[in-house]
Amino acid sequence: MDIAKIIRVIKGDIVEQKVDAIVNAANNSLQGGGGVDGAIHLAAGPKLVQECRTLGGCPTGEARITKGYLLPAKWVIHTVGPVWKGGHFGEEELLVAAYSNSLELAEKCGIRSIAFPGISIGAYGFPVDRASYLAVASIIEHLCRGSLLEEIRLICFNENAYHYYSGALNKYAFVDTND
Ligand code: AR6
Repeated sequence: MDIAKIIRVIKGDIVEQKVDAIVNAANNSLQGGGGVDGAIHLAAGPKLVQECRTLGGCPTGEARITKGYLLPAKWVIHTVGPVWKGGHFGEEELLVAAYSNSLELAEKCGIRSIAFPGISIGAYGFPVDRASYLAVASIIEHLCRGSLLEEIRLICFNENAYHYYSGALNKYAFVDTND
């Protein structure tokens, strides 16, 4: 397995991604919000929030799945990253859980391609240098446990995010598990 071929860092808009599933950086209510959450709900149309209302929310670090409705992606995986409170409240573990629970749910649903935003690096204030490293590390850990995913995109909405996520991936580019 060549990790560098599966994970791609892309500058762009997550709602335009033609993948099986896009991941939403949601909040505990799953009722929509600003940032990437607002963009996904706007592009998917009002049926998305209707389905979300049936889910009863989502604890931080967990993930839930809905249809993608008007999006090019068939599915939306909603996860909730941690709010950054200085780093002593389990924020790192919760961010890793958000990525790994999203990936496990994707595997269970037969998803082969998935796109993530920079979970928690916007309104939730997680420092992007650390968040980008944890995102890449948790994805690689998941792949090493055995995966049917063929493509994992990390979608960066601006140059600064792209700089950090591509830098984090490059640090791992030498990794080749040879299986
Ligand atoms: N495509 C890709 N990335 C985007 C897009 C887009 N269309 N729009 C924004 N981003 P945020 P969080 C980037 O705040 O920190 C919401 O209100 C953005 O530039 O969306 O996890 C939820 O309801 C940033 O780099 O998510 C929650 O209340 C990254 O996505 C709360 O915000 C994440 O920023 C979640 O905060």
